[in-house]
Amino acid sequence: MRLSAPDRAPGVRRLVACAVLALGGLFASTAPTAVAASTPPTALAAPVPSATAAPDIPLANVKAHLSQFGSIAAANGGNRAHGRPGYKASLDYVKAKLDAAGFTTTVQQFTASSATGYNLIADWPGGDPNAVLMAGAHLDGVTSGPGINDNGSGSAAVLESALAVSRAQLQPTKHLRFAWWGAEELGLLGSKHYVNNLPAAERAKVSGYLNFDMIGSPNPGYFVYDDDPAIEKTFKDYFTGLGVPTEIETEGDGRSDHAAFKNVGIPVGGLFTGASRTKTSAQAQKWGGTAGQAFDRCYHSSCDGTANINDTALDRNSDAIAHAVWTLGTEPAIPPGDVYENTTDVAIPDNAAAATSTITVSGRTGNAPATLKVGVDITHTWRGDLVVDLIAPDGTAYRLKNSSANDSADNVVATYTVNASAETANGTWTLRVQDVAAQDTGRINGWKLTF
Ligand code: DTR
Ligand code: CA
Ligand code: ZN
Ligand code: ZN
Repeated sequence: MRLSAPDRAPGVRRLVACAVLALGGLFASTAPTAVAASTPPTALAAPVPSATAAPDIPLANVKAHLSQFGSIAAANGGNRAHGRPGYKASLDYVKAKLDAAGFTTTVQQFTASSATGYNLIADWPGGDPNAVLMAGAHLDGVTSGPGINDNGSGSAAVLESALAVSRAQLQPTKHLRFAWWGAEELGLLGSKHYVNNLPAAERAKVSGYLNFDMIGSPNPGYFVYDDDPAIEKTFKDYFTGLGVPTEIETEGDGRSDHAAFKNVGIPVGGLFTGASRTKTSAQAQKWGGTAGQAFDRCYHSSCDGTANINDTALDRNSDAIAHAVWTLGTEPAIPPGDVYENTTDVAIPDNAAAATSTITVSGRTGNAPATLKVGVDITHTWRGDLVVDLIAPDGTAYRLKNSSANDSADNVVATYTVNASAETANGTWTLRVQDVAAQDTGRINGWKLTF
């Protein structure tokens, strides 16, 4: 605030300013305060751990799990459906393998269609608890058959990828969590139960969910979910490396267990080899197989048994799962040094409502860092008039600068360090600048976030 020069009397200003300051203090945010630092933004020098290459997933191991699922179905009325003994027997088989491999397993019960359902969750100890990478598959089948492609294939491949993590004693940067869902065939009920019962703070830690439902179809296509770009790219890059063309899965929305995760804003992706839709001639040209025939003629049928699998497709997709787990699981939870900037000028009204400027962050995984750099460039005479806050995507305010009766210097060009580790990285961040004292005006020239 500036009185006209002849009227300026430090005491008066200080008194009035103090009053303004006091008022300002009454309304000041009580949110966590930033640690002000005037150092220029510097790219974080933290070394980026190189992504270790995933091991080959032995097809024979995956098929051995399928053989077990087939035997379980045969011993339990011919199916592995929700509410039937074959489902729980399938879960017990998978759980035993994971317990023996050092995973921390949890069986989550729920009720669906008056029957008890079960999800199996397996956590690999270690990794950043604030950046959880999940991979999952539904373990149940339909009542009409053993459900080997749908979805023993996804369940077996995810299991073998988890066992490969154990064999490698992988120490990923992210925390790895694997899941086998119940009652998917009744309407994605197991995964919905899991997500609906996951506290918001825990959901925010899930950096991505990878879904695998039908990945060994006998007349296979190679479809990649067109959801999170980073996940989609990870899968596409793998198949490009194999020289196998892919198509985006356009009908996947809402069709499998990734839906519950996507609905709460968690990045998702996955792979699919097709169900009852018919392979076109063009697709047969690029992938082989039979045009005019369904990708899986035994979809939801009694013939969906251990012979209803294309080994090449199952092998490629199993290896793609391992590639994604290793790649996404060992990359930095937040790649250091990424800068997001808004350089649009915004006028700051004198002694009035706050001026705001936004930056939308996307494509990142997990939470923002504990050392989020906020670079601010404001032109304003008598900067003591200004209160500056960073507002996180969920609305949490972080005070960067308080108003000050004694700070008659001009302009705010500074970098603040904010502990934003409780905030999800993706979303719209806002710089809020309020002039709380009459006279003196200015503008936001621009600002930036450095992760
Ligand atoms: N609903 C799945 C099969 C299925 C159909 N379309 C897609 C797309 C993406 C994943 C799975 C599916 C089931 O019957 O389990
Ligand atoms: Ca393999
Ligand atoms: Zn199905
Ligand atoms: Zn399925």
